[in-house]
Amino acid sequence: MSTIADKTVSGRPHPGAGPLSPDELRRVHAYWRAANYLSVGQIYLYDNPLLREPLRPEHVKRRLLGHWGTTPGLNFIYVHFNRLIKKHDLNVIYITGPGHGGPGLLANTYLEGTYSEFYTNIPQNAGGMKQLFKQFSFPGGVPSHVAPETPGSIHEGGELGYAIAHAYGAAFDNPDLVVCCVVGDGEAETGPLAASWHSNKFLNPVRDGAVLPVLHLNGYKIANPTVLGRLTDEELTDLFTGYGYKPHFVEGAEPELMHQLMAATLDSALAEIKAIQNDARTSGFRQRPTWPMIVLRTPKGWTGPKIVDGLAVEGSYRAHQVPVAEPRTNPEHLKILDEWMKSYHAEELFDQNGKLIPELAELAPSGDRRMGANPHANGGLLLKDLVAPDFRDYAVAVSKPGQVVAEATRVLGQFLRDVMKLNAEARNFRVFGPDETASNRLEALYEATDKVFTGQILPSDDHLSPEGRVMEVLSEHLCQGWLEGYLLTGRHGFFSCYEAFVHIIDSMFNQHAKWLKVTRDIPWRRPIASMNYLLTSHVWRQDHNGFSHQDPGFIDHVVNKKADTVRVYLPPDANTLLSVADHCLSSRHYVNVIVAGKQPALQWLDMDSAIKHCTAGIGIWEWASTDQGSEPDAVVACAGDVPTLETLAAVDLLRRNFPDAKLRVVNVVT
Ligand SMILES: Cc1ncc(C[n+]2csc(CCOP(=O)(O)OP(=O)(O)O)c2C)c(N)n1
Ligand SMILES: [Mg+2]
Repeated sequence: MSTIADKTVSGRPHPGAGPLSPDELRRVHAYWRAANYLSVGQIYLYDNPLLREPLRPEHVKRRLLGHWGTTPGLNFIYVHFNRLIKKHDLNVIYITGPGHGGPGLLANTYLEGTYSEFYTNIPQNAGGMKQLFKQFSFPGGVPSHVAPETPGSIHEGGELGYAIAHAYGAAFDNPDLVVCCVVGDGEAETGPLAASWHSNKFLNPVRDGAVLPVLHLNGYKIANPTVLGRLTDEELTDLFTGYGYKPHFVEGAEPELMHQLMAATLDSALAEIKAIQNDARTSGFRQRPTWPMIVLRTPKGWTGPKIVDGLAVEGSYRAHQVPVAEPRTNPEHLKILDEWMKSYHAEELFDQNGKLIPELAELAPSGDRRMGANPHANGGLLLKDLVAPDFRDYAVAVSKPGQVVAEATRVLGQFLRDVMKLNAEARNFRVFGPDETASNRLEALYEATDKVFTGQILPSDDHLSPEGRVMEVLSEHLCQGWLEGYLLTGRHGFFSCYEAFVHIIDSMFNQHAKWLKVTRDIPWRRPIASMNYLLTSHVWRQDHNGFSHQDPGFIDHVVNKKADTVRVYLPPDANTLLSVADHCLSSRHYVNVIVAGKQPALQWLDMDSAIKHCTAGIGIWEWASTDQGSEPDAVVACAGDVPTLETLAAVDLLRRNFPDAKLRVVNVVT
């Protein structure tokens, strides 16, 4: 196995031989030092931000929190993407898989100026820097992870595993966008991340943007080596080639060599992306291309303390969080922190007022090209209303309750088909599902579009094409992650899933709902389209499946959240389902869960009654009641299609056996 040390000494270009001129190299390196300095400052300093006074224990925060280990790598990638964006006027967003490296993203958005624009209390001067440091992971301050508060982010950094799915979700239907997607090598061990490399089988270079994954191979997680970190380059090459990527290795620890290597590699990777796109956009889609990806093998905690208390820190799992734990009480630790911070030479990077010097500031892109300011990362800014047909046109004719039979989701499929048609040109609506769109009886959609697939397609395949807008992959994680990325960048979508198996993404739902809750109170974040779930094949009707396919518990999980973020709808029949679906598709910033069966079932309400009932959310069904407005003997309440049927059957029995009983039937939709 090759090590980082081998790579730096053997066969690497001389620092003078790369694409960066000596002056560019000096400045890129200085910018990286500035980002690293600001990152360490956030983790440690309460005061004395520019170290203009000798560092004393009281300058250090009492409680030290944050993750250093991943941060220098994130900063390295950021500064090199800045260079690429400027050189080619690119439209790039940055997804931070190891989102625990919050200090790095805060540092970079501060250096490029976006942070101070969003948060005017943190200006680019010594006072602002002091605030930036103090607020980090501090009561009343900002989270330690990349979070909704972080400019330029669409990716909550807490729960690992969704970086690539989010990145592809953002890239779909965004032909000019390049998504830089950093993946932690520990994160890459998660199931969702492992599956999501295959997202490239669903990306069409004619109409979609590009994702450039950067596997951040720093070798370690919290307490262990990573699985991928202990693979040889040959094994990694085989693995990623098999996934359909061309890996480019950037490996080493010597900064000057690494800057040249990273710059050269990003230039090549971008050229490959452009070649793929140009070819597909001039000649049409022919076959799934091999997309570039980068394997960045660097020491964990790069440029940090090498040894603390006699133990190696840089290049080990010990660099993961706070590498020097007791600077307030241990003079040796204070000395290590002081030397570490001074190694970045802040006095060469920031002027008298504490502002980044102009020759470095100009390395960042400007305006919306800054990754912290890219509007795609604040999707509500770009969101256009979905065009919907009049859902009443799809009504099932119901002259009397309980006479007509219809399949509610099949009726909904016709409505969704026309939503798809009406928004085909805008390219801002997709339907997602784990191989179940037809099984869930939404197959009318295939009259308007296909299922997308950019792998090999055989004549015997059903409605499969590189142009499709239905996204089917047997991974609820991917469906959810793609849709989140799609919504967060300002588009619309609909996710249908078997009720029992939607539990697979319980935790992803949680994270997304938390994102919605927090962003609602961030003034510069604009509302996005709601996350709409249709749960069907529900617990009640599992004729050919059985117990394995039964679990209505997703609703329990969802209603743990407050009604300002989540809504649950239980339409009892097809017309109510149409009304609910129309409402959900035009709603903003909610998670909407619709539960509706796909089996042939009796219909209860004509369209006018359905609209009235759904608008109220709850209602007395007088036609089924016998109390005629008087005090009832019993109230029989129901919600959901099958419980409604069962309830009405019970009421029928009661009416026959107790003709004088005063019964009131109440139905709840939401
Ligand atoms: C799904 C999930 N499981 C566990 C954790 C706890 N955790 C936080 S960081 C981390 C290690 C991450 O390692 P890696 O992805 O290699 O990141 P890096 O080395 O860049 O810090 C773990 C296990 C988590 N955040 N998310
Ligand atoms: Mg790691």
